[in-house]
Amino acid sequence: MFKLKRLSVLLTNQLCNLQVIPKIFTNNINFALDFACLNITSCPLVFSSLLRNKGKLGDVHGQFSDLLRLFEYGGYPPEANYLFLGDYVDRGKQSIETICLLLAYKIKYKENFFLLRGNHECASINRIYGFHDECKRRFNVRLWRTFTDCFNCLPVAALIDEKILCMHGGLSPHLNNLDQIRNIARPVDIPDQGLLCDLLWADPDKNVKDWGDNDRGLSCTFGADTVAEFLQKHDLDLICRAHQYCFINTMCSYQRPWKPFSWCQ
Ligand SMILES: [Mn+2]
Repeated sequence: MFKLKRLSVLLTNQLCNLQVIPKIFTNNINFALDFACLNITSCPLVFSSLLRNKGKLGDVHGQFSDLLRLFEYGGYPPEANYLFLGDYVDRGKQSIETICLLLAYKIKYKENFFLLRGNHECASINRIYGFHDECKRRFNVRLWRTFTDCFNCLPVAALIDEKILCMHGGLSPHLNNLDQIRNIARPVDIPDQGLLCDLLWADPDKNVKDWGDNDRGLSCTFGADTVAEFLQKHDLDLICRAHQYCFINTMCSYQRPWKPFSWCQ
């Protein structure tokens, strides 16, 4: 309890001094991550209207200065509410700063700040694409293992206002009922096939009808008809996902016969 209070005070005092956050986290790493895991495990699907119109962001990939720029632009928590759609680590140079700040905000503002898991929040991927090496170079491999335990607790989907389903990758042919997502037991590693794999890895493909193969060599692709059918069946308005680069913040818009919807990346 003492440690919890101390960490909370430290975070409260230091959130204005963002460069100190990774130091606080790494000095209290086991405790901080235990607490973060508790916070993030408790909500498999997030029901929140706080996020309906803004603040859904994806693929920061260790670009800490870009993350700060995003907060400059949209408002630092708790001034604005955010849902991050995964891929916090790898590729960029400052994965540790990025994930520590996001977890710190999750601890501090747990009702207004949400983190979903991306396919890079997985040991077999971030061991290769940069996060493991950054932890090893700047701290130690034990830190990377501790983060792995934390990532295994992250929720994989969010439902906003019961109308917008958000995930990092996409739909799955195994997904018939949203309870299947709620019932995914955590902590869990990401398997190389099945529902959890698809939620984090699948991609839309406008040339595909129904389901198709994925060039990534894993998971599948899904067509516009699959999205329309899924939305109608579950009475949803929108699938919101990340997992790819685009110039503007949304792409691919389709029309349901009775109601317009867009499909954002
Ligand atoms: Mn991704």
